[in-house]
Amino acid sequence: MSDFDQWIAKLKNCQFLPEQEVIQLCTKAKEILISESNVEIVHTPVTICGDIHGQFHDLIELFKVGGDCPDTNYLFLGDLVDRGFNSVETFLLLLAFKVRFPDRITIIRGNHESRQTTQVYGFYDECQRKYGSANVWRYCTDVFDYLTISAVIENRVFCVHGGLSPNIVEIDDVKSLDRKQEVPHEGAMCDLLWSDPEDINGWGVSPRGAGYIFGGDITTEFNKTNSYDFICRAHQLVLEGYKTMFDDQLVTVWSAPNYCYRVGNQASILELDDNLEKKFKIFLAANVEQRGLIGRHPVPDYFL
Ligand SMILES: [Mn+2]
Repeated sequence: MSDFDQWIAKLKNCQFLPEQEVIQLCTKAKEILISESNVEIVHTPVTICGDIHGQFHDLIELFKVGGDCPDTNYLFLGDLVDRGFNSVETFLLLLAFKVRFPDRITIIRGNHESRQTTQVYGFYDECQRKYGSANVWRYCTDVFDYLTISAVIENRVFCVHGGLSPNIVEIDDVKSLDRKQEVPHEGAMCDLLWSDPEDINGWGVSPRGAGYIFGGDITTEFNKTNSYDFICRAHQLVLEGYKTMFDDQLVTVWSAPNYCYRVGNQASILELDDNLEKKFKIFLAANVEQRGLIGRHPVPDYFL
């Protein structure tokens, strides 16, 4: 068994890797990610996954429903970390898959894949708790800077974590960004990771304090300009697991069931076949007893 296969086996068991192995994994991951485009080319068939937020045991449910990596090609839309109890194992497992099967899995950066956000919503604290220092958090957040910020499937589906930006008209406007940095507070890169669709006309101020809200007219124009069928994004909780908007020109995929272990929502993944036909697969949270949460983990402040 190669190092990578051993790491995958360990991580699948929800055991986190020693710091030395995290360094090796992150170094290898950066070598692979640095050569990816800001608009990664992805082919069908592919299964698209929305926010995971450190809900490791629910990620294992996701693989039961969607198939194992590398048997299934995966595209993750970001927000892998924060809020859940197992951001470390979740991120490292997906990163280990990326290193072992680089052509079988694409990971797009979400707004939580940032130094600033992870210091507030749990990933930083989890690294401190599990490793006794911030070193692993530092290695992982360095990898975040290399993650791609969008993907296009068969030239017809634009995939991004958040949404559109008034600074992006043509897809070349994404390609020309310098993505290898901490997520900025404003500008095109920030908007791609933070924006949300809304039933308005034009652009609006986002209640999140970053990115914009954008309407069906903006979405139609973007898809028409770039000859896309639809936009696929995550970033917003959907109780049913997915939501289509603007006459199917945009879809939101949400993959964290029972979000924060208490919302009670469904989750979904979206399978696109070779004809780009959509098939949503719904799944629910892993059994709590099985997960062994009860009595084992202190509830972090941000849950309260
Ligand atoms: Mn998000």
